[in-house]
Amino acid sequence: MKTLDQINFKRLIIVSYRLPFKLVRKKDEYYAVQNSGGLVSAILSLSDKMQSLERTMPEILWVGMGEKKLSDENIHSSFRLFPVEIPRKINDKYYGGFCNNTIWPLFHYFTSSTKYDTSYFEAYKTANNLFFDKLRELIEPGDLIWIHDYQLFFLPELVRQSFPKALIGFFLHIPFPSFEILRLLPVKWREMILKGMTGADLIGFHTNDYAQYFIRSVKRILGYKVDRNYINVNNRITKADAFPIGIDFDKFHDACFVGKTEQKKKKIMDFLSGKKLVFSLDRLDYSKGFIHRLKAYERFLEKYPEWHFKVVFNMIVIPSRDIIQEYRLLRKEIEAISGRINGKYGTLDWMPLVYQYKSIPFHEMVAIYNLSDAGLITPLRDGMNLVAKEYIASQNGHYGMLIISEMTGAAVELNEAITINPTDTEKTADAINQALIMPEEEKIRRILKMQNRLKRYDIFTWTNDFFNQLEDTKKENDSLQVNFLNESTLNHIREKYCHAKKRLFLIDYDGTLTSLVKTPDTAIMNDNTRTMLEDLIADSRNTVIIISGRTREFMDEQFKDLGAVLVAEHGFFTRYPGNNWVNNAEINLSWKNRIRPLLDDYIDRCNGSVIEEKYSSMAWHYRNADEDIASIRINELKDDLREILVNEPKLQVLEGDKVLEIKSILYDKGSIATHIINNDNYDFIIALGDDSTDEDLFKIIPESGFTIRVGSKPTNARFNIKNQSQIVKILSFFSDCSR
Ligand code: GDG
Repeated sequence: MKTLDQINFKRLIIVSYRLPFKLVRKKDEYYAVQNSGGLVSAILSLSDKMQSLERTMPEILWVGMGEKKLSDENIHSSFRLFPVEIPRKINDKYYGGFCNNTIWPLFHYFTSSTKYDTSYFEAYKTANNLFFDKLRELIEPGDLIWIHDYQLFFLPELVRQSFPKALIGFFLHIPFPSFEILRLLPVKWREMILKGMTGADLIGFHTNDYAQYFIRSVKRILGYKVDRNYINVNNRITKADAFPIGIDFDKFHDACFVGKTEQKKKKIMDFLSGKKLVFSLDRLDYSKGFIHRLKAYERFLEKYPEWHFKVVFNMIVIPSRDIIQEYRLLRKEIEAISGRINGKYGTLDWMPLVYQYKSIPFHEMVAIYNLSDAGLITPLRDGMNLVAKEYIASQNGHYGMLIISEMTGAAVELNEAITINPTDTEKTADAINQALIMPEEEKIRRILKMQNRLKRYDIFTWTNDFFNQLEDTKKENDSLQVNFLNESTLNHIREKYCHAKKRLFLIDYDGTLTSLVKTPDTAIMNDNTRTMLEDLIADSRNTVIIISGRTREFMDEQFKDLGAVLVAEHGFFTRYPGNNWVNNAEINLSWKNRIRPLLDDYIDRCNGSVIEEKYSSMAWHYRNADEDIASIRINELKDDLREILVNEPKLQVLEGDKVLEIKSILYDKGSIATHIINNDNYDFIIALGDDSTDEDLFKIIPESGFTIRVGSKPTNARFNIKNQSQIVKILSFFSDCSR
């Protein structure tokens, strides 16, 4: 993996809701104070580390909400701050409203706490635009723009619209919910969230589950095509993947024995005088599972009386969002249950619960981590949970055991911890006992395994991994760049056409002369296209060949009186005007009887799919089947066919748009076109097509000819056009000249 200084970008622009510093006024002086949070400490540690390694760190610009004054301050040597000012009234509805009363509860599966308020949504849009206004002033070519979290869902797309070539990464710090949860949002909201995110080149989540939920929603809600983790967003590739955020492992591990921590540890040990310590530390939030946790601890005290007088649970709650009513009520409830527990079990010489509602300094936090015999991390839902990782990293000299909720992203990596479901009071109570009685060797064995993992994928590897993959996605996108036909090339082609004496048109039908439709029977050419073709055919210098995978019957019906040469079944049959259909190859068709029962099975196993039996081939269409089921069945069918085809070397499987076709290798669109081209002296040849079967055709067109593929897929054709409707325009160019 490349290190940060080896990755190809000039400046790093980080965008997050909050700036990493805020101004605090003391008397008449302002002081800059660092905001807490994983991202801030990650970036600070990263720049410190790069400096200590004497590596050049790219310039960092940080855009976030904050007072205007912050931009004047020289707060940190590694980066400059660019505050976005959001009027108070808007911020209340944006941050307090849409962010914390709509997205946060919904994405943490608290559906009944979710508020659906149009004015919140409008404020969210306004605020994202304010962020963009600031960003727009800053962006320069070569910048890497890294946008963070659920407050800025619309921003990647806003940047993309104005800066199509920008390198944009997006990272979501909270869970991404399953489709069924996301669809609770009004259609427009959920579409805008997904579209906003897909403006980025790379979209990072803490776990693979979140990434998959996102991809599924993108498929179902936006209808975008997806190949593994790659999403096709209007001719651009966006990747969605898991990047479980790491911590600065050494910072925690090494802090266990520094002076300030030692002093705190001593105080705590004096207070404990031999009792075991259980801790938890989280922001005040209903997602963190305080009530279930307290009930489990209460049950533990009831079920395991042998621990009375021998254990203390230090529950630290960091003040957060307490302007929101729901948070105030939660605090009240926590305090009521805490009081009940101490009231029931406490005595003058033992309080089983020490509850704190305040922030604590770093060294005190590490002291608690280091000394705790059990960490009780039991959120009902948590994107990752850094406290769990910090606790593991702070096991140094003294070893405890982590109890972790399976509803956290962290549980995915911390397999050696004791996993619980936070709603299971009984099992959580048992887990506390299990952690406290776990033999030392077992704790050490489990902790070292987890430490190893956290050391390897720490916060530095996390950022590097993200930037590396971002760069790779960008390369992939560059390689996919196709050559779109422009006006001047089109004029050049027309010029050639006008001067040519013998011209050949090879035109595919579905997707080229008509747009693709759900039911192939209704794919009928419109009158406009028909008129264009008639004009072309009327010119005696032109030969127009319609070359399709369709059956003879279909072609006859569509093109009855047109006077074009017809090629059916991918080149197997040809019919010249006024003549009968002729075969272009001699093939044995007995294989169809062997394949038919297999395809019949797949019709049963994939609702909505159909078999199309042609004279020379068989096709399995799944355009109307459920996307998810079809994507599984198509792979199974390909596997089954591969086995059969071992004994049928003359057969091939063609993959078209939502169709799999089995045919002989003895003919294709290319071989029949070669035959036609070689039989005459054309001085102008053009081939138009839209899918993979047309690639055979594009390949054989001489260099002096022209080839055009509809859509943005990489192709053997010289040019792409964005959509089918442009075909009419191209044909009209030629028919004008004929007139
Ligand atoms: C969101 C997601 C995801 C907290 N109190 C004090 C303090 N902290 C530090 C901790 C830890 C961080 O704050 C809290 O991080 P969490 O991960 O536990 O939770 P959220 O704030 O909800 O963060 C979460 C995270 O983003 C990162 O992507 O893991 O799932 O919800 O680093 O150490 N630090 C000090 N004193 C405190 O009182 N010094």
